[in-house]
Amino acid sequence: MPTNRTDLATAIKSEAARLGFDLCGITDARPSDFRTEYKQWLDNGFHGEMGYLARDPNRRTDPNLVFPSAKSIISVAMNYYTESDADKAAPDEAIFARYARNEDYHDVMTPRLRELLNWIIANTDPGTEGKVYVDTGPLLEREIARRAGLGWFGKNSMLINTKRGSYFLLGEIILNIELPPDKPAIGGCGTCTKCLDACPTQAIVAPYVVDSRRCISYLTIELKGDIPEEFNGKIGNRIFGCDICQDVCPFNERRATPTTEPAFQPRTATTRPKLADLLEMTEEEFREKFRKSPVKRTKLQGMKRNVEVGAWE
Ligand code: B12
Ligand code: SF4
Ligand code: SF4
Repeated sequence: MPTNRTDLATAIKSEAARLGFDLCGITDARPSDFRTEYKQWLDNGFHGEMGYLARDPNRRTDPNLVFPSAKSIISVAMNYYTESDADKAAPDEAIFARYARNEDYHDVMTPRLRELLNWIIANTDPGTEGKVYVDTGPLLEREIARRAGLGWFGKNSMLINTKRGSYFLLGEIILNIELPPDKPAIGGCGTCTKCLDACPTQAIVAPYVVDSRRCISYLTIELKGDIPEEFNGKIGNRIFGCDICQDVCPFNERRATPTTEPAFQPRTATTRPKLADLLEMTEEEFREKFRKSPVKRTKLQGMKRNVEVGAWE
């Protein structure tokens, strides 16, 4: 058992690396430094129909309201970048966002974070408790990761690591014990505006601010009803999520390295399927091809809606 908190923090980071996390950092559990920006974003209605984001904004910006004995937060990131034929889709073939090309990252990361929490409990004094989150918890995950030193906010609003780019997914453990915090990451976009210029729907309405209602990721995954007509012809063959503002980012072009994680290697179903074939797909085929995949979220009907809007000339 590590004898002091500095050694414990070092041991936690080694354990996180052993479990397959590419980055790991620690921050304290004080409220977010970006409470005002988050509330402004909600006031502007940029969350669209994602009502859960507006339900209790104070809770979402203060980890102590989520876990009252919170003292520290461990932030982890897992690289999901791959290079494959799935990137080479022709206009009549579908492109799935990189994170959705194989297994659902919630299912990949959550058990490993639970294992990390169990390791911490086994290696600290009795009474240590924690909570594990991947994406769906009431936390501003990018802000926590920024404070824990994993990266900084890009103008596309992604958390970017200077050495690794932005193709990684985030998760956290909130703990009731104090740990030495890391320093926030230093970095920035400088004068670059490539992502703002490349976004086909002008969803990045100002540097660091995405209006979900215009984002292809929201329109193809989160939106339940019809996609507004103004986006006809702008979504193209991106039928589940969108990576354009990351693909054009110099920090990914130069630094992203492919992951060896088997769960993130593209499966056949997400590698250049013909749009016309997706329109013909039956419920049974959909269930079989997208088992354990994030694509299940749209259901077959939603995927067909996306293909139809994408194919609009
Ligand atoms: C809602 C949501 C969405 C929405 C809204 C996205 C958005 N930009 O807000 C939609 C559906 C559009 C979306 C899309 C995507 N998402 Co999403 N999403 C979330 C979720 C659940 C909440 C995000 C949120 O609170 N947004 C509100 C804004 C205001 O907060 P924020 O994004 O954290 O932005 C911070 C900064 O921008 C800063 N800020 C705000 N204003 C200003 C102004 C200035 C001047 C400055 C300096 C900073 C600043 O403060 C904010 C507070 O932390 C998180 C998980 C989580 N619980 O945090 C995942 C998450 C952000 N998504 C993720 C991913 C991977 C994606 C997609 C790439 C998926 C895809 N390929 O289609 C796209 C990327 C689109 C984009 N450019 O953001 C990852 C991001 C990982 C990373 N490296 O950053 C997360 C963290 C999930 C995870 N666990 O890994 N997403
Ligand atoms: S994910 Fe696509 S649609 Fe959304 S902000 Fe980035 S480029 Fe624009
Ligand atoms: S494309 Fe340029 S402006 Fe956009 S996030 Fe990357 S470095 Fe920043």
